[in-house]
Amino acid sequence: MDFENILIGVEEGIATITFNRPKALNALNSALLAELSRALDNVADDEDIRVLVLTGAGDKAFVAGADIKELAALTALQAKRFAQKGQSVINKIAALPIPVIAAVNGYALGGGTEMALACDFIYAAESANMGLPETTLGLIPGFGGTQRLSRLIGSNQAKELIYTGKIIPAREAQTLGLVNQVFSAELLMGAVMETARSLAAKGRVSLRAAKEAVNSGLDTDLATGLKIEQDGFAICMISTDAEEGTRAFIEKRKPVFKGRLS
Ligand code: DAK
Repeated sequence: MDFENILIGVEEGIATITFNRPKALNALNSALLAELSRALDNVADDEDIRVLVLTGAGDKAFVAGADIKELAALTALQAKRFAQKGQSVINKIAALPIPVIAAVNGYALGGGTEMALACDFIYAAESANMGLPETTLGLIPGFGGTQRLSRLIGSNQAKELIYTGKIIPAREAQTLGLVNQVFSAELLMGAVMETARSLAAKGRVSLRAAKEAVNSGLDTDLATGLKIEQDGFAICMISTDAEEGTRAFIEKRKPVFKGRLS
């Protein structure tokens, strides 16, 4: 499938989608969002893909936000449509049944930070900068930032970042709990791929159940969350992956997971 605004590659069960508008610092326009939406559908449908990595082309940006030039010309109705498209594509990332890692290689601003927040975790280059500067434009985050950032780092820290629109370096983002790990720019992709490979070698069924339990549990009370965990645990127990995992332990060998329930 041909894309103009993103690149997609698959290697050893790991798909990498690269935002590819480096001249505009990979800003999100409607065409990019539409292509990303189709690419995510393909990833979700392909059972051989076990991990997804998102990153930006060039060495300056992951995604420098929504395309301000395109946004500036929108009518209210078109803006609503743009927001729907953006939220729907970002929700698709969060709902993917496989782990998604954001490799934040440069500016991740506005929609860029929101895109990273929809991933399961974030590795960043030391030189990267993140933030939600929408209030600087007279807007508020429109792709889930007010909700996901406050759930991740707490409402008081999130409010400070959102109200001030402050752009912060990767190390500060790590201190806040927004970024998991920080690497030099040269080592970032190697570290991301090492983690991706270790996840790709794990049981697809268990990773899916773990993701579902954590994500759904965040939106509910503890008792309901624990019930979701019990159900996920039970599903894993009847999977061929769990059978293989336990047998491999007893036989003192590495498990070969097929990612199947039965
Ligand atoms: N959109 C369009 N073009 C962008 C861009 C963006 N977000 N960011 C950078 N570019 C373009 C620049 O215009 C420039 O293009 P040319 O002038 O060369 O044609 C090129 O990329 C290189 O940028 P700079 O020359 O500015 O590079 P610098 O290194 O000097 O500065 C920078 C890098 C990242 C600090 C700066 O580019 C910058 O401040 N960019 C804007 C960051 C930003 O504010 N992003 C938007 C965040 S707000 C909505 C839903 C969601 C949203 C809005 C509405 N609806 C409900 C409708 C989300 C909004 C956001 O994402």
